Amino acid sequence: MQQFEKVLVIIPTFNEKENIEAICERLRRAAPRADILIADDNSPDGTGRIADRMADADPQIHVMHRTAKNGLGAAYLAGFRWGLERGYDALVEMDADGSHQPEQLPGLLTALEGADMVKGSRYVPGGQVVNWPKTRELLSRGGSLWTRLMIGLPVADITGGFNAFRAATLKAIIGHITSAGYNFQVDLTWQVVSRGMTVAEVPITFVERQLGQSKMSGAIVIEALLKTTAWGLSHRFGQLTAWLRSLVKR
Ligand SMILES: Nc1nc2c(ncn2[C@@H]2O[C@H](COP(=O)(O)OP(=O)(O)O)[C@@H](O)[C@H]2O)c(=O)[nH]1
Ligand SMILES: [Mg+2]
Repeated sequence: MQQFEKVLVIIPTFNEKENIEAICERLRRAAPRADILIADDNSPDGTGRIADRMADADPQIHVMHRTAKNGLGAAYLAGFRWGLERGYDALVEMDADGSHQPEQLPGLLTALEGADMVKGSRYVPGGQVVNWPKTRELLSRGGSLWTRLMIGLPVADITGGFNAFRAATLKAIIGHITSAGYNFQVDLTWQVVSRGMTVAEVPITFVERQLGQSKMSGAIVIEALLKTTAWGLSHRFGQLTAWLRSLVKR
C-alpha cells in the first residue's frame, strides 16, 4: 500500500448481519490504513444499525444508508462517487460475506501500482474456489467463457467482484456503466479494457459464504447474458466492418 495514500474499501450489504462485523474486523487488521464504506440498501435484518455502531466506534468506518435494494451495481456506483468526492486515490470492491479475503487486499494494492485496475482472480494459476456448489462454479466459469467469446476480453475471471481501481480509472468510466446486477463487474472491466487501460489479475482464494444467504438470482443471470451478448454482437460487427473496409481499400 506504499503508493496509495488514501484507500477506500467499499462493502455493499443487503442482509449481512451475521457477517459485517467479522469482515470489518479482519479488514482493519489486514489493511489498517484503508478506510471502509459500507453501502447498505436498508437491510431489513438491521445490518445498517450494526454498521452505524461500528462507525461510531471507529473513524475509519463509514456508512452510506440507501433507501431500498437497488442492486449491487447501483450501491457500488454511489460508493465510488462518495470516495472520489473525498479524494481517495485507490478504491476497492469487496463482498461482506467473507468470500473475499481481506488478507489478500495488500497484494491487490501492490499490483495496482502497475495497472489501472486489478481483479482478484479465481481462474488464474494460484487462484481457487472453496466450497462452491458445482453448479455455481459452472455458471461462473461458463459466464467468463461466454463473455470472453463475445467481447474478447483478455481476462480469466470476468465476473469476479474483488477489484481495485485507481481513482483516475474510475473517473474515466463511471459515467458509462449501465448494469445494475452482477453484470456490473463485467461492465467495469469492459469499460476499462475498451479505453486501452490495463487490467492485472491477481490470484485469490474465494470462499463461499458460511452465514446468511446469497442474493444471486435468475434476473441477475439474464441481465448478464443479454448485455454481454448485445455488446458482443456490436463488438464483433464493428470488427467485421473494419475488416471489410480494409479489404475494399486494398
Ligand atoms: N447494497 C446492496 N448490496 C448487495 C445487493 N445484492 C448483493 N449485495 C451484496 O453484494 C455482496 C455479494 O452478494 P452475494 O449475495 O454474496 O452474492 P454471491 O456471492 O454471488 O452469491 C454481498 O456483500 C451482498 O450483501 C444489493 O442489491 N444491494
Ligand atoms: Mg457471496
